[in-house]
Amino acid sequence: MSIRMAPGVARPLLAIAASLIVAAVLALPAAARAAPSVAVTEAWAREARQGEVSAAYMTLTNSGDADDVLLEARSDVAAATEVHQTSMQAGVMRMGPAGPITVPAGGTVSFRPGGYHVMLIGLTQDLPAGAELQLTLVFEQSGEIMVPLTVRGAGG
Ligand SMILES: [Cu+2]
Repeated sequence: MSIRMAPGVARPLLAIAASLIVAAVLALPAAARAAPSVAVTEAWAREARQGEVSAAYMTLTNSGDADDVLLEARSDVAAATEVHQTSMQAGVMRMGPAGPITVPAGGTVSFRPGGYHVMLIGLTQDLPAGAELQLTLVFEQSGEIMVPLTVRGAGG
């Protein structure tokens, strides 16, 4: 009797053990929470003099599997640093604060002349062509990302 029962008992135990292993494997992706992964490339700022305004441009790429949101930009070369958007309104180019900008999972947001830019208002120093400076971008999920910028002259 006991010899015949053993396989009957063993089989459910094996099945339970196997399902526990499957459950553990399935739980792994859930344990590694979806997260954004934001990289900043092609970052540059426009040449300008102390007291003037400049603008910084860059490309934000999110290779992660969750959206992230750019909340603000900071720099120590200007009295105020604001994320702006340029748009055409009734045939006139206008710009103003852009508000939070979503960088979608797997997506790219370009900051370029005529669109999004980081406005450096009231420069506290000259920004000559070739100079290097640093900007901090603050994201909802990724936190602060330090961005090295190169200053470009009017000729590009
Ligand atoms: Cu602006």
